[in-house]
Amino acid sequence: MAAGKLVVVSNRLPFTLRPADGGWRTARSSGGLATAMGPTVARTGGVWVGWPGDSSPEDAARASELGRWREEHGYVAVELPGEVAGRFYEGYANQTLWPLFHQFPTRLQFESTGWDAYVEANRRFCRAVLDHVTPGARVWIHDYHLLLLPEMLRQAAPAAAIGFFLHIPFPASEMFRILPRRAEVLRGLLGADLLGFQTFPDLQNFRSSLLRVLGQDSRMDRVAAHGRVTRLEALPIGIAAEEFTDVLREDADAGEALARYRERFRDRQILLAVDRLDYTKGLPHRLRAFRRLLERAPHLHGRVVLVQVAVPSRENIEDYAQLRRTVNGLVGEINGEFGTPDWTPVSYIHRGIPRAELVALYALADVAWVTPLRDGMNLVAKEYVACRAEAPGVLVLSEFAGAAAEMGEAFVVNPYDEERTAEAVEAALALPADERRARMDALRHRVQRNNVFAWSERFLTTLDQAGAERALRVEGTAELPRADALAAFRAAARRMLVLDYDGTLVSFTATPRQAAPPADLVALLGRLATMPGTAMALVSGRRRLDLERWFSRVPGLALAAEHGALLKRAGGEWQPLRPDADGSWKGVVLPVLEHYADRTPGSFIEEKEHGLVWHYRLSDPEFGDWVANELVHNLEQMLAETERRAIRGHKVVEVRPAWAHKGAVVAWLEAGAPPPDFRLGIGDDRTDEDLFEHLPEGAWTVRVGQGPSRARFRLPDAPAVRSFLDALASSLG
Ligand code: ADQ
Repeated sequence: MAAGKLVVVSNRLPFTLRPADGGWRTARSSGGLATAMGPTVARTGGVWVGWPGDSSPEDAARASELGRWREEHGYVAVELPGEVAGRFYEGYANQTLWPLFHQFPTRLQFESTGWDAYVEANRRFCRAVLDHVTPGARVWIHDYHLLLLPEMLRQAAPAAAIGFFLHIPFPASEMFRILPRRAEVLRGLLGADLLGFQTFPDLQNFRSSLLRVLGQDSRMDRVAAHGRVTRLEALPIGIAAEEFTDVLREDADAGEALARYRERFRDRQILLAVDRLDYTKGLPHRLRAFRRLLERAPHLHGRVVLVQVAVPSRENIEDYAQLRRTVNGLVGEINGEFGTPDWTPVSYIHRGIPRAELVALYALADVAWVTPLRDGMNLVAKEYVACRAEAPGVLVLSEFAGAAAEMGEAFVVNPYDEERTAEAVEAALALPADERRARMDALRHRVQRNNVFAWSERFLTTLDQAGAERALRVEGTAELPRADALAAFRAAARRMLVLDYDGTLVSFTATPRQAAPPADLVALLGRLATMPGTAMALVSGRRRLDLERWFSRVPGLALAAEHGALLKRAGGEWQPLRPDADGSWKGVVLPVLEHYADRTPGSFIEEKEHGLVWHYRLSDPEFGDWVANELVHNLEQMLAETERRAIRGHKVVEVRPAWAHKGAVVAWLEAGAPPPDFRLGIGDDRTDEDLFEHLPEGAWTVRVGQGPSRARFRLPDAPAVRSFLDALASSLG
């Protein structure tokens, strides 16, 4: 791992500040993240930025305690005023994002003041982090509280390596779209160089939301947007297994607890459930399934106990208070209905328990009953497995926990199906020892191998790569040096300008017809094209009719339609590049495109003199991309031996002759005149690469937006191109 300074950012720090006896006390929150990040933060002289868990006004004792955190551990406290902290944490984070991302839309509450507090809290985190972003630093942001932070940081520190990991699931796009500030949230994330998700389906859901909400294409492993690339990765979090096994082996309290529980549950099998008391964890479903188990398996009466440990969580939120009442009610009902003077079926512990007690229960339980309704990963499943080297138990695991993707040897159940869950638990209790061992050994080896250290190392290695790629991209195709380009333009005696239109001079619109040029653009082109010693052409994939209607009156401007298949000098007539071109192929290709257009609502076919184009900008984006892949595949086979090519552009598939390309325009424009000493070519997509290729070395080739390119320089978008052209037009006057 490279040794750049690490700045970890999460809502909470590994320490919490607690008022005590008129002063302050520090409580340690253990957990895999602190274990995984702690040593790396220390080794790299890094820091951990987070909220200390308290919003009291500053006093000397408080400041001194926080100062000590910083000095001794590198933990930097972000101050959030009580007002902001409540509406940010209990409000937007936990009553909007949490239910929505876990796919509980009916629990979602959205208040604009909550959103404002969320933005404000992210800003405060941003300011705190910026104090620590030195050259070469790597920032690693954690979880749903800080979704806007990557972009905020990117704006303030463009060169920083920024990574983000989402610990909770990313919802299906149909669900995500419900979020009133969905676009802001996605743009916030895209400021990162690397976005990590717990599972592959989470990553796919994110990509699908990008497409549906922002219209943003992506690849499986990356997305290129707004002049930047963000790497995407599915990286399931692990645990520090030794944190549990060492306690089990060496801690006297654990030994004592183990003996105590062994005695207490003598002759009984133990089913163990450990959760935060959260509606995503499925406690009522589990309790009802347990009741079903007792109903269907009377032989288990008196012989099995469900130990349910539930840590109180977010108790100020009404949904959680309600859940607490429901769980209390169910526990009471089951114990009342089935219990006897010497058997209590559900042993319910409503508090956090010390690690020593927890590992004793893990070591003793015959079955771990881990059935969240939805969970990013679920570490309890992995902790249980880590503690089962001696006496293998059985893991019953929800298919809706991220952990299910890597824990196939568990009994995987649908927690909503209470009947079958009860069946699975009954089967788990009766599983023969050799099968228990075979399953548990496989699980345990995986948990040990894919541990939290491997996880953080892989994240940081990928982040380093992503940062290095960004640096390379900037070197490979540099931002256009406007001042140098202007100077070269001014110094030249003869100039040649070749410009693409859609995506270069104007941004994309829903239909090709809506992209008419605004009057000031037409005027700008006229000013440029009539400068002394200047030859200028507009080169487009469009039909000549469009170019004729929009640009024929621009003085001095040559036009090339259909990628150069049709040409017109300023004030002249249209002429074909190949007068003998044969158009009969269209009769064969058109029915194929029609077949696909029929299947794809919102798509349509445009017929040109030398080409056919299938447009799907208005179609369902995912379906459209999928059909386009299939179409190109079919066309490539069909056209293999011909001089036609099927080419994908921005939401189009185009079939045209291989000789009709934008590079051909360069020779045509230069023919019959002395060679220019300033050449400029600007374009935004694959068809413009032909232009860049045919311009001689030393020409000013400019690619608009991201993506691999032959061009020497880049500009971010159409407004930047127009601003640059405006500067050129004004430079001689
Ligand atoms: P959580 O929702 O908090 O985490 P989980 O992964 O189960 O869920 O972790 C809970 C942790 O708390 C475990 O380490 C467990 O040992 C501990 N714990 C639970 N009950 C306890 C009790 N009564 N006493 C003491 N300790 C207890 C979020 C996501 C998860 C994701 C993690 C990590 O919601 O899906 O797995 O982050 O990425």
